[in-house]
Amino acid sequence: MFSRILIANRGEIAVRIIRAAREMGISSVAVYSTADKNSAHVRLADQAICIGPPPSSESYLNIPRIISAAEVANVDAIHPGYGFLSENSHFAEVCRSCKIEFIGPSVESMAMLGGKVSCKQIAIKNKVPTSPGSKGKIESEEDAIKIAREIGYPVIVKASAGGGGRGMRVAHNDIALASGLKSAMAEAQGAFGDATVYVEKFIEHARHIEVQVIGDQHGNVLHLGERDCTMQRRHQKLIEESPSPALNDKQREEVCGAAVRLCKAAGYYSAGTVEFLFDIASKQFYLMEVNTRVQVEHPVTELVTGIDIVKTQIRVAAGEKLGFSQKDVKHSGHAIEVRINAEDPARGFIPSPGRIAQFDPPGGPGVRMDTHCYSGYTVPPNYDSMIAKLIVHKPTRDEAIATLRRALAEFRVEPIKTTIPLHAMLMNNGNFIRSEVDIHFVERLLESKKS
Ligand code: MV4
Repeated sequence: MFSRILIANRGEIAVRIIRAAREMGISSVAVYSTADKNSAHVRLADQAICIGPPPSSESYLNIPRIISAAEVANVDAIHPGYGFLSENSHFAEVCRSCKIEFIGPSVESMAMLGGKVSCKQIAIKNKVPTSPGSKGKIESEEDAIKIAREIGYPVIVKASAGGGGRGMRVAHNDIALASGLKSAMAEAQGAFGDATVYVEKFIEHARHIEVQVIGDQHGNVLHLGERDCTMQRRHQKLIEESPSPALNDKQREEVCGAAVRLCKAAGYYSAGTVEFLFDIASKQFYLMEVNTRVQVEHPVTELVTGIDIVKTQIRVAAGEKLGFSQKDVKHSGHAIEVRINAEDPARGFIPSPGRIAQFDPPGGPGVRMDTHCYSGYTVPPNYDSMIAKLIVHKPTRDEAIATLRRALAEFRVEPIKTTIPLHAMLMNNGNFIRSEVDIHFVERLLESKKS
């Protein structure tokens, strides 16, 4: 096992990883920008190294600075968390060449599944359901229009390197497709330095279902069930839960089996997530993408399975076998997570950084809080606005919702604005309670409240 690991991240996920390391008897090294010197991750780690000024490009995204810190601290491995360098296969390659273990999948798996075009090709070969469309990248406008006419409109143009909805355009006819293709390619080139796009049938009413996968370096790949992340706004997930209230056991087995097939085909190890659209009308699944990292919402799966995903990532990175099989993975109860952001929902979700004078987190039965915040902490304006994750676990979904209502009412964060009131409202929304929602539900709801 590793003696010392470096956490190349900040905020709640850095705290989460430091806690796992401590319980495993592994020494932790935090890195931080000058904006984060008072963050809990700096205090909780065994050692902390300042790596630069606030901009991510000069700190958490800066490979030479992170590798230098790892060399100075003499760590065995680096955990990248989520975001920042977590899905950068070049960073994983640099770690390998420096003889530092990257706590994540192999460089090869990241490359195979990270690009959406190659990921979809592997999926098709392995009978993982995908939305009908181009076989690979689009070569020309004529190519795109020919495919769109074959599959029928509406279609969606997607960037191979895309994420967060960038480089994506929906088209209902040839004219819109021609211009959507141009703008998607330009956006993808600007954002990712890669103009590769593909076209597929657009699914109009869908839920977001994703499967947690975990594998070791000995060829074992298992799933830990699904999460339902349908409650989102502008590609930012708001609420995640497991199990999905929309699936029956047969559908669950189908989607989880497909996720495992895809990851096995890519020689995958570590934690990963295979995202699907679930077409509400046809009840069909369609692959969206694979996230080759631990995700923000991993705690809901930890609570229903009792498996510590971060510790498992560290163990398999050190070469250990999983030590359990698919039939050993038991699911119990219902877990729901809400992401608390320092944003003002009443003002179009503008960021609301600043000093938190009072931070009183909820507790009690069935409540887990993952946060780096405390009374007196100042939320810096430089990074994403998530300040806490509130996760509940109860025997049933109704009980989990009741506990979330209670916990949200206890939660006091002052004086900055947060999304706590939005979540309190959603916990009383009939459509959410009955789970009669699709991926556009929150946006429609907020739009209807404006008038
Ligand atoms: C789609 C889709 C409908 N049909 N693909 C959005 C992010 C990117 N990863 C894929 N996305 C979508 N792909 C087909 N064939 C609708 C979306 C989509 C979406 C998906 C999940 C959660 C929220 C979303 C919001 C808008 C569009």
